[in-house]
Amino acid sequence: MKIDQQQIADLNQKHSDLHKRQLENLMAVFSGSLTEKVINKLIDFQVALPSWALGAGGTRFGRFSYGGEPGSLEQKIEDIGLVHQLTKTAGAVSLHIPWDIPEDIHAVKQLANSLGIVFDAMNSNTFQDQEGAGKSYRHGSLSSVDKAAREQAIAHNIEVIRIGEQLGSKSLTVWLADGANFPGQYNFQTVLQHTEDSLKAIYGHLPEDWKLLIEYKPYEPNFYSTVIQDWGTSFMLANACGEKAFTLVDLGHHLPNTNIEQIVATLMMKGKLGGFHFNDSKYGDDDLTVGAIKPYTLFLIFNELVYGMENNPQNPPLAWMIDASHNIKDPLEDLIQSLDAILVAYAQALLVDREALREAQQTRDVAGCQEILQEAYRTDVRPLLKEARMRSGAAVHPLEAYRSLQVRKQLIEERGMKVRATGL
Ligand code: LRH
Ligand code: MN
Ligand code: MN
Repeated sequence: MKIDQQQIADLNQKHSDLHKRQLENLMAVFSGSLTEKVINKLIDFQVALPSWALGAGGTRFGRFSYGGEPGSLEQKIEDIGLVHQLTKTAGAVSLHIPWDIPEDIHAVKQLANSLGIVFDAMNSNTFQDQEGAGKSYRHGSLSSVDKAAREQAIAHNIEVIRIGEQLGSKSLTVWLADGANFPGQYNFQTVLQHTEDSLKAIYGHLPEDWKLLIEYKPYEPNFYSTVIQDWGTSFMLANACGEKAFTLVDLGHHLPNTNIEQIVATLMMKGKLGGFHFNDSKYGDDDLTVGAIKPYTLFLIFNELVYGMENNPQNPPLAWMIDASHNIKDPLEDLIQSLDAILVAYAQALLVDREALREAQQTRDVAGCQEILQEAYRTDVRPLLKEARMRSGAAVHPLEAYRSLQVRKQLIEERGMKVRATGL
């Protein structure tokens, strides 16, 4: 399925007059140089889509397909190509091995290239047993007390790096499910030491220009203890590995009410924030559409990210990815909504009057500080997003375009109702 660029241009034309008026209104409030800066930042901002989020996710209770799911890695990349064409914000894919091992690396690379998609972080998987594997991960992988299981998990990660190198990726994300379901099941210190040693072994195989991103999560699939449970543990392990290792923050991987924006600030100050998984949650690792539940929190997080990107040269550019799951929505619609919410929060954070905020903080004007943040948060930045889309050739209103071009209907006609994509 292909979208004709002319169709997007025709749809955009319909929005043109109203858009111009709305943009003028916004430009009457903010300076031209500021709005121009924001528009350019929005055009440049690219978020990777994970290869496992293009099919229906489901829960352990059931799964509801919506038809037209991609049945191969190539089709997943084609789906990302569609989202990218409509938004011009999804110019990267993050692969999960072994869910999406490329059979013909050269062909997959060429396809991605033709759609303007690069290969962002590679994800290893030692949370499921693989067919034919000698060792089971039932009792852990990189942390296991079984040396052979650890070695198998290390070898898998090295293999993922090798595949990633051929694709042009520059980072490996390790999320470890290793943990315990019951008190006493393992010795905390032993498993942490094994994990550190295993990560160091993987780090030893990391190419010079690569990063190791260590993701943390407090619980699930284990419900008493997780070895890499929080940012502190990840940070400590990243420091133990070396300067190419960083912490990865997944928004859903925190206990309720955790101050994620403060974690972001701390890690960026130390130059150790390497990657970011976007989603939203009400209760736990719900993997809901970005911005669907706590948009103000998302803005506050972006406020720290923008501050860090402007003030912390010691922190490298981040690997951005959407890590959401789609139970009842069309995944492509859900991803388009998430991308929109990310750009809204980013644009609002870029509008924060930093000089005034610093001044208000110095003079201990508490109410003033709050006003400055909320002034930016309450700004309707959508005309800036629309302008960025107009300029980059995306659809001004991507979801509306996706629907009026009947993308899902065409995918169902091409692929049928029954295909099941690999993933969670
Ligand atoms: C863990 C996680 C991790 C990925 C993905 C499949 O919950 O967020 O980032 O491995 O799910
Ligand atoms: Mn994640
Ligand atoms: Mn998760």
